[in-house]
Amino acid sequence: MNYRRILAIGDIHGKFSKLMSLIHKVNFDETKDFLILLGDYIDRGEDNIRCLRWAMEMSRKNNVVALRGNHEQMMLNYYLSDGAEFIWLPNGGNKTKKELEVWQLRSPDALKRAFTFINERPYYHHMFIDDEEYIFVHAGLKPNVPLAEQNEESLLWIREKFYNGYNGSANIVCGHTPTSFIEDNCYYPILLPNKITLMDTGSFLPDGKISCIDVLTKTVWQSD
Ligand SMILES: [Mn+2]
Repeated sequence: MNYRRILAIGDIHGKFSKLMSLIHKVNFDETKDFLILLGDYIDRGEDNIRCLRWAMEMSRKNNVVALRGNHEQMMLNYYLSDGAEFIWLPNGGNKTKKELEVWQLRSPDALKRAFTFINERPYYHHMFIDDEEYIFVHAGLKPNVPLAEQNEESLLWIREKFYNGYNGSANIVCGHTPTSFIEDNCYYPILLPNKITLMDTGSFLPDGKISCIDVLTKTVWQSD
């Protein structure tokens, strides 16, 4: 199929009103566009569960892929380990956990639905558009390792080693590191010279935004 646009949305982190302002501008059409959500729906914002549930709803539409982020993985690990893997809590999980408990009170299958959703999230989405190869992934890839041999640690957590060391032929579109951590005061996607597009524009930061790119035209939309 020829898609009108191939869209990718970076880290959301519980910022629902920013998310809605972005979605309004993008005007996604599941009959014409393809959309990849790059993960990190929860933690650090004030509407974490609303953002998670929005991603759950979107993932059921045609032509939408919602990837796994390290924050979803941390949440899953916390519950699977009965709280032993508590690194999630100081990383924004405290707030999300409280919201999750409220949702669970109202809807007894809430936790189960959230776990199932996270468990089913793919680590990456690989596609060819004409002759161009694209890999969408939350964090990145370990350089010089085939896609099929990448491990969870790299796919969800890698940063500098990937940005500095990647030299593959595929275009990589990823989130994970706010662009303002790479370039002072930058809240716009960064296109690195080695075919990497960084889409985490610091949603949870005071001046941060949620961003969407059409990889075919490099058009960018941002939240208010
Ligand atoms: Mn993130």
